[in-house]
Amino acid sequence: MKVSLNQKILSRNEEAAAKNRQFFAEHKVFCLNVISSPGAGKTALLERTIRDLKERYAIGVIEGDIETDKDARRIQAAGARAFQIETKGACHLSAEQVHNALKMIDAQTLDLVFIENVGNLVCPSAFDLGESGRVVILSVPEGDDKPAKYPGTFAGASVIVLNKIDLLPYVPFDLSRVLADIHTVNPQSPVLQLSAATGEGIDAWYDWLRRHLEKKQP
Ligand SMILES: Nc1nc2c(ncn2[C@@H]2O[C@H](COP(=O)(O)OP(=O)(O)O)[C@@H](O)[C@H]2O)c(=O)[nH]1
Ligand SMILES: [Mg+2]
Repeated sequence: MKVSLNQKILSRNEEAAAKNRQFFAEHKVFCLNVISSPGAGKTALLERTIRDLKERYAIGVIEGDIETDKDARRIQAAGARAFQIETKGACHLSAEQVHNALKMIDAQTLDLVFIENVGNLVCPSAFDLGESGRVVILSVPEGDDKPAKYPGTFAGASVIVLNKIDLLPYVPFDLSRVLADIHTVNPQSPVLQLSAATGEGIDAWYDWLRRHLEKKQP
């Protein structure tokens, strides 16, 4: 039987993802894969989360971008360990890259690891990184049609963050349509409306994190 190159890449990724999953279980680390378009506020949400929760939890971040270590520097400035992966063109992180990065941040000593995936609403959702759960972020200025256009990504989310709600008065955005479209593809996961910039609604995110950190699963 002919095995396509895509299938081979995916099955190699599955092997590395299984190793990561075992690592997280063994060391009792809760790991979240954070997925969104570029600019939805992944790093902003992580910066605020680290500033507010770093006294309570040991947090580390694996950063994925095509180029630069700008986001890893932002995370370090917020007070957490960070390691930057520059994919040099790839539109998603692979489980193998994450496996190597876990060593670089001494992840076995952490409670919570965030993986900020490459900004993209398509490719990252096809690659299991061995994470405990997925956070998908949609921000208000991206438009209210995104959950309907990218259903697979929203379907795979353990929690959906609707960020930049401080901009709701200024841009056209049909909130009820977004909530209905998300509900169609993913009726079980909560949708948290917040602003990483102002902090409005952030407590529901921290409650979600605390509950899942306690049981270490989504
Ligand atoms: N108004 C507003 N701007 C935000 C919010 N969150 C992030 N931003 C801004 O959106 C831009 C992209 O944020 P960033 O965290 O870099 O997004 P990322 O590419 O998903 O990591 C930055 O200029 C942030 O300051 C928010 O809740 N409200
Ligand atoms: Mg970022």
